[in-house]
Amino acid sequence: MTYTSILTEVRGRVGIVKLNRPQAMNAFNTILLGELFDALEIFDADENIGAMIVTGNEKAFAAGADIKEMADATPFEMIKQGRVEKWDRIRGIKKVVIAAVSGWALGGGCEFALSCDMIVASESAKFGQPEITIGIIPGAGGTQRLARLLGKQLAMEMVINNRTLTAAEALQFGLANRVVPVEGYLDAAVAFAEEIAARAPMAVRMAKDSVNAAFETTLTEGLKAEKRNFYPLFSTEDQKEGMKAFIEKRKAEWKGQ
Ligand code: DAK
Repeated sequence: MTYTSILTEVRGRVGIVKLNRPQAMNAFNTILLGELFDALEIFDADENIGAMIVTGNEKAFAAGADIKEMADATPFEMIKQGRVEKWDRIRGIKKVVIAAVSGWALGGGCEFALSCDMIVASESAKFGQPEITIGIIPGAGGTQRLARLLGKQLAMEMVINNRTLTAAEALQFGLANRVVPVEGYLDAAVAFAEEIAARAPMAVRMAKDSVNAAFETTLTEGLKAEKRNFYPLFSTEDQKEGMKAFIEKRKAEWKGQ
């Protein structure tokens, strides 16, 4: 597959997508957005890949949707082009996606990072929703995901008053999983992803689906969703292997079956 606005790389069982429009702070234009999701879906379907990383460069993860492309858009065009559906493709990815964020994660860039399963932030990462400064509001889930993650007050401040979070604040408030030095931030994310990619694949998939269910429904329905994911795991070879390995005091060898 040939891309113009992203680079892809495989390290071990980790698939890496690097956003590559540095001249525009990796702003998501239509091409970049399409390529990003195409690449993630290809990795998702690849049995040799156990987890994925999306990253940018040291200065910018992504500065949001491409304002220059969007400036003259009409609601009709946006609906016709299915822009909402395009952003939503991240929700169809079954494997774990980690955002490795350095520098700016603004607007749609912040929203995309929030849509990933976990965030590794470099010490220079900055998260914000500046849409209000250009006369709009977040349109790729920012109001909802920030409110669920950070609570109402801080979400309001970010969305209404353009409050930016530093990496340290993102860690403190539970938005980032870990903060690492800028030098080697991608290597740190890869090491994290490798840990996940080395686990029993179906259990990881069910775990992701179950945690996500918590954001969609009531506790009772969420517990049912968890059970629906829990019991089928007992039909996998990996469950038998995992428990046998524990009893035999050895490392499990996953088959992904
Ligand atoms: N779009 C287009 N170009 C951008 C850009 C963006 N979001 N961000 C930066 N650039 C471009 C700049 O215009 C500049 O280009 P040239 O002038 O050199 O041609 C180049 O990148 C370098 O930027 P700066 O010169 O500004 O660099 P600085 O280091 O001074 O500042 C910055 C970096 C990231 C703080 C600054 O560039 C900035 O504030 N950027 C805009 C951030 C922003 O407002 N983001 C929100 C965009 S709105 C939707 C779902 C979601 C969305 C839309 C629709 N649907 C479901 C339909 C999302 C909307 C958004 O994200």
